[in-house]
Amino acid sequence: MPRRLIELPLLRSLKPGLHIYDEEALNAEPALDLLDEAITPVGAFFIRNNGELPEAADENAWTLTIDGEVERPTVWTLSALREAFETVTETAVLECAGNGRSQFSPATDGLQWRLGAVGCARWTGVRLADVLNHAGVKPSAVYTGHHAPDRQIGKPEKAALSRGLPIAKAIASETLIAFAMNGEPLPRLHGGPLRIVAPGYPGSAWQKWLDRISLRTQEHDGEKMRGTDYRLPIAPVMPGEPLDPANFAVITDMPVKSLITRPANGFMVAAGATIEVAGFAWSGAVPVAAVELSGDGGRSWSGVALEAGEGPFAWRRFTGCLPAGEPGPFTLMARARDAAGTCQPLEMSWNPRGYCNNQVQRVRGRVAARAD
Ligand SMILES: Nc1nc2c(c(=O)[nH]1)N[C@H]1C(S)=C(S)[C@@H](COP(=O)(O)O)O[C@H]1N2
Ligand SMILES: [Mo]
Repeated sequence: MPRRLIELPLLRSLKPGLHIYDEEALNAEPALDLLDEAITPVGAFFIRNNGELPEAADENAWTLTIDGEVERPTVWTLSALREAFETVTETAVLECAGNGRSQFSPATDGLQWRLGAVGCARWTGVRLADVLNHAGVKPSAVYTGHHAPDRQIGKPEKAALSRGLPIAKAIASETLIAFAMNGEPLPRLHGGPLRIVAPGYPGSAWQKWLDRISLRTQEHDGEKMRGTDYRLPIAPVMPGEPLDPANFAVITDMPVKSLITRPANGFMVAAGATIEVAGFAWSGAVPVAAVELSGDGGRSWSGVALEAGEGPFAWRRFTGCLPAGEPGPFTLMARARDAAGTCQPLEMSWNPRGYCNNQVQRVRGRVAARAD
């Protein structure tokens, strides 16, 4: 039997506090209080795999092939790649397009993520643009196709996931081939030795265990890149309606969103006290402009302090407070707005695969009666 990349007891010790959904593919997300840091530690970072983890491999033997619509197809070793190109670090949010899927009603197929399939890390690597320019991108190239050795569970002949990027995003300066995360060699669980970092794009675009990039003359059509996979309807679809793949477009830039990391669900405060609220806000292409809080079901909103992010694709810390008021149940809400004026919705619009849920989060607690 080939050696599996990681066994469950080791995962539990590497990532304590993560809720594990799927032991075969290893899919896991943290409780939200573990996300209360500007840079998410590797130990708290969610993991998402569409198939079997690849076998453990020798980094020195790892190669990355660049082929397809290029003038000079190339095969890189890790060390050659690192020597040939400038090393850059980008702080960026990585969020699964299915994060928050469990909130859709009616329920959709797919992993029933709560709200923790997101994190913000420092990614270090080389610019994908530099590697592609070195190979010479032909004018016929419109899309990249990314490949990795992981296979579907029980179907060793089928890739688990092979996605790509529109050429404009592939050559954008923020897009990397990363080999480090938070200053450490990229952990195998997060795609080491090499993965794509596509800031602002859904996690599915961040190919792990990258071993080949093939430039295409059309939108890439690898595994999980067809039909309704990682696509949103262009015109709204009602639950139960037949689906026309022509009505679906690939998810690119993620919508504006926020996450309350403090207090947690089930919080208790005294009547008349002040509730201190903290969390993060982020978005895909359009910068975050403001975050507001509500303690009255969204009737009134008050602004909060918003810190600068570590870079344009990092999440931004917000802190604010709300008066607790009278004893009883209390629901906190935060909503972020981007520079184009787009706000998180109070209720997300339903889509058949349950993607891109950026609905305003509710954190529920209780205001206790005063002791006197
Ligand atoms: N090779 C490969 N890359 C992959 C996947 C996969 O299944 N196989 N899953 C993608 C999805 S859907 C997400 S959300 C991110 C998750 O990255 P993480 O496990 O490092 O958090 O990896 C992406 N890259
Ligand atoms: Mo994902």
